[in-house]
Parts: sequence; structure tokens; C-alpha cells
Amino acid sequence: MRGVKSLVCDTSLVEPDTGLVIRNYPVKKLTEKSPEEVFWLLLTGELPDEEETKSLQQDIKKRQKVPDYVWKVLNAMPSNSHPMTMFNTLILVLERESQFRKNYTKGMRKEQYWESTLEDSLGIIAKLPSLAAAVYRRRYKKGPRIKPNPKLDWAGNYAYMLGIKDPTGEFANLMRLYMVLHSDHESGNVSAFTTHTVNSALSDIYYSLSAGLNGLAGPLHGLANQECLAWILDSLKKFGGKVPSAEELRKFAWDTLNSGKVIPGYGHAVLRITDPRFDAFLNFGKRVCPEDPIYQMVALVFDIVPGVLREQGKAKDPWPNVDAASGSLLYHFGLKEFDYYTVLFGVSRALGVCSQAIMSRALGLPIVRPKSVTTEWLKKFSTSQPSA
Ligand code: NMX
Ligand code: MLT
Repeated sequence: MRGVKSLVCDTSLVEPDTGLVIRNYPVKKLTEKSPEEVFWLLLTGELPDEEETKSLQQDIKKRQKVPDYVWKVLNAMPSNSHPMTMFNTLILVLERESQFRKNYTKGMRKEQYWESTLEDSLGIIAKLPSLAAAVYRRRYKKGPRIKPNPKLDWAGNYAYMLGIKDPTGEFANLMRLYMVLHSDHESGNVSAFTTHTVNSALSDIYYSLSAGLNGLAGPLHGLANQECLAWILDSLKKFGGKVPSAEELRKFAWDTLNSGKVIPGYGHAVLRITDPRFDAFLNFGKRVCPEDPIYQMVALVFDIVPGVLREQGKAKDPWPNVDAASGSLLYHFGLKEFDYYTVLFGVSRALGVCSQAIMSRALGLPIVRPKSVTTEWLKKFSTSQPSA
């Protein structure tokens, strides 16, 4: 299906030479916006004014409370399950709350599907920071859950409930930026496409989002952010904690490739430029932690790895993607458990895939059902084609 034009998605567009554009706004123009404003933009095509943003924030706050049965499931899970397993399970457990499923059972008309999908989306998005923060605190034994602070915004609350000390407020700012940058990437990526496919069967958004985020948990997709920081830390460790020279890093990158592994955080199925989301993270780091050795490593890797990948000649895109820089910033602020990082991506990605599902139901899009062929058919077809 690589490059096959087979999906309709108005929330955002990703072209090889521009990167993410959300409703005609290149993502670099959105880095100062809040995730709530971007969610509104994804849904409506327009940025909200101050009053509209406040009303959305109030609406989200009213829906924040997580039922107790969810916490019982979390506490019953093995404490060393992967954080993505915990997070996606909690989303699925909340399916009991689905208005879509209840209304469908009562005979809801097709024109009303989008409203129930919106209702469910607001319900789950409001609760995601609490779920994700609770996963963090349980998985890494950080103490009891922290309740949301009614004075804080969606991402600020997430930062607060993680319990990371934030005397400057910059960690909360990083969370806001993080939630904006990962929110959407048109609809062909694994998490969005999976969400769309499951939702096209009229499985409600709880089923669909949980499924989509299971796709995000793969190392070639969202899990690359944890792999990426692991790679950076490995290289620092190899060089005794000091930022290596360019030549040393070049050799380390070649060793990775020669051992049959990919260099995480580099390459992309669509992009053929440095991911503008990577640039946004790099700029944030330049402002808040230019002296941090891990941040400096990210900048050095950016200088060296594209050349190495080009020399190897396999990757079509030798440039960094969104996952190449984010981990170093989280690490800087003390969020050091890097197998948690994909959960942050998941909280943000929910904004995009839920918006896409609401649009798909509003447009009345049909069930996804591509046609398959047999290998026998494929052999016959390929031998019947004139050779190039
Ligand atoms: N390091 C080493 N080899 C690579 C890399 C890389 N970073 N990127 C691509 N290649 C290889 C790829 O494995 C393939 O090899 P082979 O022919 O042996 O199978 C070859 O180059 C051609 O692949 P492409 O067509 O350039 O890439 P494709 O579209 O298939 O895959 C990714 C895209 C993103 C899966 C791939 O670039 C990759 O594995 N990158 C590292 C993992 C990563 O950073 N993923 C995060 C993506 C962003 N996200 O957040 O989801
Ligand atoms: C994403 O944000 O989903 C990734 O960059 C992967 C993709 O677009 O294929």
C-alpha cells in the first residue's frame, strides 16, 4: 500500500518536501499553540478564539473523572507490563462508557454517528492524562496517583500528575509542545490507519483508539522514541559519558548498521526532509538545555547520521524524524524511564485519530475492505508484465 492514494483525510497533510501541515497551518506555525487549540483546529479547520478555547478546556475538565473500576484493572496488571500495554488496556476497559455503542444499540441513525463519536472522543481525551500519569506512577513505583488540578490546562495537568518536579514551568511547556507536535500525521501512518480501519466497522472510538495505539507501540512507529534515546545513551556510555568526536560517532553509527539494526529516529516512509517536528524540539532544547550532554549528542547525531545513511544508500530518507530529539528533552527534565515515552506519543496522537474518526463518521465513509490476491496470482501477473 506504500504511496497508494486510498484514504481521505482533511485534518492534516504530509508531503515529502514540507512535512506536517494541519489544516493549512505548517506545524512550525503551531508550536506556541496549546493542544486544546490544535484539537479545535483539527476538528473544525479554524483556530479557536480565547473564549472558545476556554469553553473546550471547561468541557474537558467536566469529563476528567475516571471510574474506579479502571484503577482496579491497572492495579491487577503485572507491575512490569510494558507501559503501552497498561495504557492501551485502560482505554479498552473504559469502553464500557461508550455512548456510541449504547446509541447504536438503540437504533441511532447514520447521520448521528459523528455526534456520538465526538461525545466519546471528548470523554476519552479528557481522561487520557490521568490514565497515562497513573500508568507512569504505578509502573515505576512513584507513589500514589496524583489527582488532576482543576486550575491547570490539559497538558499542564498531565505534567503535574506525572509528579515530575518543575520549578521553572518548562517541563509543562515541553508537554504542551509534545502534545501539539505528535497530534496528527495524516491518515496513512500505522496508528491512524489502524484506528480508522477498526472504527470503519463501527467499533466505537475506545476500541479503535486502543487498537491504533497498539500499532503505535511498534519500534518502527511510535516506540522509536524509546529506542532512539537508548541508542544515544548507549553511545554516550561507550565513550565514557563524554560526547564523542564526529569520527567516533560515525563509527558507532556504522557498527549499528553493520549489525543489521536500523538507526532509530532516522528515516521516514513519506518525508524526504528533516522532519519539522524534529526542528521544533531541537529549537526548544537550544533554548532550555543547550549544555546538556544528551541534547548535545542529539545535535551531533544530526550532523553525522544523515551522511552515514546516504553513504550506505538504503534509506530513502536519511533525515531525522520526530522521534530523534524528544527523548533527550524528557530525560533532561527527569523523565528518565524511556520505555514510557511512547505513552506520551499516544496521549497526543489521540487528538488526531479521534478527529479523523469524527470526520469519517460525518462523511459516512464505508467499512475498510481492500482486496487481496494470492501469491499464485501475483506470480502470473508479474510474469505477464513486459520487463522494464
Ligand atoms: N537506519 C537503517 N536503515 C534504514 C533506516 C534507518 N534509520 N531507515 C530506513 N532504512 C532501511 C530500511 O530498513 C530498508 O532496508 P531493507 O531494504 O533492508 O528492508 C531500506 O532502508 C529502505 O527503507 P525506506 O523505504 O527508506 O524506509 P521505509 O519507508 O520502509 O521505513 C521507517 C520507514 C521509518 C520505518 C524506517 O526509516 C526506519 O525503520 N527508521 C528507524 C525507525 C524509526 O525512526 N521509526 C520512527 C518513524 C516515525 N514515527 O514516529 O513513527
Ligand atoms: C507519525 O507521526 O505517525 C510518523 O511520523 C509515521 C508516519 O507518518 O508514517
